[in-house]
Amino acid sequence: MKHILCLLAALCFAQPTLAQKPNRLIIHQGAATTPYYLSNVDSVTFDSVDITSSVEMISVQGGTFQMGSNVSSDEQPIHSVTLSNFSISTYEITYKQWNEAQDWGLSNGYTDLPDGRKGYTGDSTHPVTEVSWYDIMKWCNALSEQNGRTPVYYSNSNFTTVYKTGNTDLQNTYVNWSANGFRLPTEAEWEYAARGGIHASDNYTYSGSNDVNAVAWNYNNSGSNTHLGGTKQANQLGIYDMSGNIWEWCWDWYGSYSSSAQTNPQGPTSGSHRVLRGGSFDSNYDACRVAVRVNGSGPDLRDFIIGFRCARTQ
Ligand SMILES: [Ca+2]
Ligand SMILES: [Ca+2]
Repeated sequence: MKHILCLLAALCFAQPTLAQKPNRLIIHQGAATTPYYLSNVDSVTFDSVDITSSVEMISVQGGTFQMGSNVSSDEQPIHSVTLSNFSISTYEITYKQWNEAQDWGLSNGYTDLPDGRKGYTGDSTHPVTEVSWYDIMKWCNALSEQNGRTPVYYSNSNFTTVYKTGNTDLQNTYVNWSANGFRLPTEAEWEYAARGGIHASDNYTYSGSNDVNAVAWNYNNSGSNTHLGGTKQANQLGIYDMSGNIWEWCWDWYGSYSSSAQTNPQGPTSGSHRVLRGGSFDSNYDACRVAVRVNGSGPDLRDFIIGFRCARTQ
């Protein structure tokens, strides 16, 4: 009876704020055994992790998947890609998260880091927008250093100078891909995660579903605004909003696909536009497909429909 009362108390009296979304129930029991019989449960609480502040990462088990589609010419040819394990953030990076590491960076040798924009209409719990690809490179390094991790991006291929200032077209060789710090996902990592990783053979049109409105804030359901992350259905890996809400920057220069099988591709060695993925609150259904690629953005673009999510090498 004591256990049941604890459960009821947790369910009835926990009133998390919007920013402290109760996205999980945590079951506490003395013996670390499963399944969780109610007689063994000590207490049940809501997870009150502030998803808009701490950057929550999900482990993505590597594997081989078919990248691309036959819908649009730049999504062809469909080709086989094999990826190692990596992590990716559960949600798009919020304005609040951006400013915590941005403020830290500005006090620790970083320059040219803007505040960004609070989604579209001024809510700091919404994904940050109006941050350029260059801004994000520096911000990822700042977040890494702030958390005692090794930065990923450097101003040269010797990895002697951490990238902290100005606009530099970083080369694939300027990236310490084995470092444990934060970075952007590659385009292939983005699509693999969006397709549900080892569940990619589900072949959903959108990330986690064939029903776009179940998983994606888009032009037809968003009320022309960004939304709090995690308020649509997650995909098979528990990742939210890879379709819709805001477009997401990827590492790669935009380029054509080749038909050959690839392992951990890093994209072209040069280009003029960095890849954007996933569609936004301002997009039609088609743009929210997991295979859609956009080449319309130079790396200096700051736009209110564009943000990002982080990745990490494992
Ligand atoms: Ca700030
Ligand atoms: Ca998105």
